[in-house]
Amino acid sequence: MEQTHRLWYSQPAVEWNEALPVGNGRLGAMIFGGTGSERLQLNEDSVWYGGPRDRNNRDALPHLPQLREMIMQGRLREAEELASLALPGLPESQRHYLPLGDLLLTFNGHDQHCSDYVRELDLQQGLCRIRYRIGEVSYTREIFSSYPDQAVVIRLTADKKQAISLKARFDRESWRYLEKTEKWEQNGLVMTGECGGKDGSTFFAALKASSEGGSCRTVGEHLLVEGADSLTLLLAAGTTFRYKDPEQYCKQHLNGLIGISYAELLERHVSDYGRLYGRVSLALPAEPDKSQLPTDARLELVRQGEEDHGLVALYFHYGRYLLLSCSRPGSLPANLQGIWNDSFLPPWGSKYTININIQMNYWPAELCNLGECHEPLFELIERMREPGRVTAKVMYDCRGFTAHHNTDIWADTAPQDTYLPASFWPMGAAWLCLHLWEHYRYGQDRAFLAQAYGTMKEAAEFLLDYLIEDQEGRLLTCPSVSPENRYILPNGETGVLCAGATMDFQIIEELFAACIQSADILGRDQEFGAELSAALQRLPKPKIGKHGQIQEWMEDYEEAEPGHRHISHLFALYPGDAFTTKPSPELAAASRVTLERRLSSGGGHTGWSRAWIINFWARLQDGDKAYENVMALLDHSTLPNLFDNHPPFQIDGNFGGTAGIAEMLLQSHTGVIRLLPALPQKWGVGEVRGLRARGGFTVSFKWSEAKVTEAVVECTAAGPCRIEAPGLAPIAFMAEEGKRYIFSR
Ligand code: FUC
Repeated sequence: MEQTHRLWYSQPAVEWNEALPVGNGRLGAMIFGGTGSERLQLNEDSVWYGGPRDRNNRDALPHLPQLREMIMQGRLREAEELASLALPGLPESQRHYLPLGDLLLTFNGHDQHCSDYVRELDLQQGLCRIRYRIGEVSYTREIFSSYPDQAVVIRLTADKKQAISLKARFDRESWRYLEKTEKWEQNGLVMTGECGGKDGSTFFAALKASSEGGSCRTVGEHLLVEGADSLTLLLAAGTTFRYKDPEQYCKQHLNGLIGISYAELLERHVSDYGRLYGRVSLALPAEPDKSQLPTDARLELVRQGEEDHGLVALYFHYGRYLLLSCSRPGSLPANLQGIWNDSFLPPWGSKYTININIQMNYWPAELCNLGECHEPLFELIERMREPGRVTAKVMYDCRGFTAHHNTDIWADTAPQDTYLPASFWPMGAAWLCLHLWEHYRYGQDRAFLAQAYGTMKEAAEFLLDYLIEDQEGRLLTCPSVSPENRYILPNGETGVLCAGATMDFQIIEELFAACIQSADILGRDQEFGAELSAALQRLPKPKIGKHGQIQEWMEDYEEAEPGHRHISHLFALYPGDAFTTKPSPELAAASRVTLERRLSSGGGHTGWSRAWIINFWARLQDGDKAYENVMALLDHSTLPNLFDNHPPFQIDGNFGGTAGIAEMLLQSHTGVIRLLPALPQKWGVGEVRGLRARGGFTVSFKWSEAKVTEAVVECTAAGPCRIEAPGLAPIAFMAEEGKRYIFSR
C-alpha cells in the first residue's frame, strides 16, 4: 500500500500555481525554487486593506415591511429594485486581503549547467526542499514556517565550503511606493508600509541572516552574503492588527531567534508540526504504483484517465498539511486562499465567504483530528457577535446576531455586494455557529460548550425574531435566497428573492436542535429550549418535487440553472445530518435525484462544488460515485501544486476534498460509528489511522476485500459507543475515558 507524503517536481515553478506553499497559520510563503533566483511570495494573515467600518444600511429597516409584502405577493421586480436600494452595505464591499510582498534571492551563475534538480514539499516534516548540482557542488535549500518560533526559516547549504553567495532584497511590485525597504545593520533588511485606507493597519517585515563562514553586509536595500559555508535567513512580519509596534516586535523577535542554531529551529518546528500531522495516516492500494513519478506527471496521467490511488492519498494528506499551515491557534481563519495570495485585488477579496466556502475549509478539521485548527474560526465568530448584533438591530430590528454571505478581518456582518442571488441572505452566522456544536460533538468538551452556547443562542435568537408567519401559520425567512440560484415561475419569469429557501430551514433546524441539546447537557435555559421547540414545529418540512428531487424553494419551481454549483438544499445531507439514509430513505432518494440532476446539467464545475458532491455521495453511501467525483476533482479542478482550482485557485476544494475522502471511510453523524460507509470497489484494501468520530473517539482500522480486519478505538470521553463495519459483528459498549479497545475478525 502506498503512503505518500511528498509532492515533488523536477523543475522550478514557472508560475504561482506551480509554487509550493509553507505556512504556520499566520506567516506564509509560496516558494518557486529557481536556481539562479528564488522568489518567496510572502503573506501575513492580517495584511488587509482598510480598517473597521459600520456599513449597515439604516434604510433597510423602514423598508423591510414593504419588501416582505412585495415578496409574499410575488411582486418580484419591485422587491428586487427595493432590496437593491435599501439593503446593501454602505459601501457595497467589505475589506480585502493583500500580499505582504516578496523576498527575492539571487544566486549569481546558478541558472546555468544545473543538474539533479529536485523541488519537494515534505508533508511529514512540513518543509520545502530544493536540491540541485552545479559542477562539483550540490546545493540544498530548506524552507519552513515555524509555528513555535513564528518565523519563516530559510537554510542554504552546500557540500563544499564557501559555496554560498547571494543577494537578497524585499520587493512589493507596483505597490512598493507605499512603503520603505532598507538595510538593517550589517546582516538584515526591513520593509514597512501602510496596508492602505483610513484606519488601515501598518505592516512591517524583517529579515536577518546568520552565516557559517563568509561575510554578510548590506548595501542600499540589499543584503549581500559572500563565500559562506552555510546560511540561515529568518523572516518575521506583523501588522498593527496584532502588535502596537510591529517594527519593535519583528526586530526583537529576530534578535532573540538569531542565536538559535538551525538544527534547533528545525527540531522545534518538526516536533510541533509533526505531532499534529502524524496523528492521521492513510494507505490506499499501491496498484498502480506511480510513487516514482513527479507529482505534476501523476496529475497529468490522471487527466489522461489513469488511476492513481496513491495520488488520492497524497491529496488527502496535503489537505491536512494545508489546514495546519493556514489555520493555527492565534492565527486568523483560513480565507478563500488559506493565507496564500499574490494579488492586490484578489478574487472575491480573498476574504471569508460564509455561504459555503469558509465552512468547507473547516470540514476536515474535526474528522481529521485537527480540532485545534478550528479555533481561529471560533475566534472570528466571537468577534462577529458585536457587529452582528448591530446588523440584526439596525437592519431587521431583531435580537441576537446575524451575518450575511461574507465577512472580513474586522468581522463585518453587513451585506456584501448588491448581487441578488447571494447578498441578502442573513444565515451566515447561524451556519457558522454549527461549527461550534460540531467541535463539541467530536471533543465532548463541556467547558467549551458552556462558552459556545451563548453564541449559538444569540444566532438562534436572531432567527426567532427574523422568521415571519405566513397565512398558514408557518414560520418563514424573508427576504432570503437559495445561495446563489434563481427560480423560474410558471409564467416563465425569473425570481431570486424568496420567502423560505429550503436551505434556511435546514440550517435553522440544526441550529435550534443544537441549542436545545446544549441547554440540556448544560442543564440551563429550559424556557428558551421550549421556545425553540415550538418554533421548530412551525417550520416548513422538506418537500419532494415533481422530478422526485428535494425542492430548493417552498414552491416546486424549476431552477434557472439546474447545474448550479451551489447545492444548498442538500445542506441536510451534508454538512447537516437530517437526510441520512436509514431514518429518512425518501429524503435520501430525493437527494440522489437532486444530485443526479445537478450533475447531468453540468454541475460540479468549480472545485468546491465538486468537493461538496464527494461528501454528498459519501453520505448517500455510494462509494463508486464518490470515487468518480474524487477523480473529477483531481482531473478538472486541481492545479500543478495540487491547489484547488475554482478556477482560479480557491482553497475550499482542497479541504472539502480531504473531508470527502475521510467521509468515505468513516461516518459518525447518526450516533453510530460506521466504518467504510462509502468504500469504492477500487479501494478493496487499505488502512487509516487516527480519524475522529463524534462522541470523543479516535479510530484506526485496516481493511481487505472491502471488509474491516481490525479496528482500534481510543476513547477520549466516556460514553456509549456503537460501531458498524463490514466484516465485524455490530459492536455496542460503554466506553471508558482513556481506554483503548481492539476489535478484529
Ligand atoms: C461564492 C461562490 C463562488 C465563489 C465565491 C468565493 O459566491 O458562488 O463560486 O466560490 O463564493
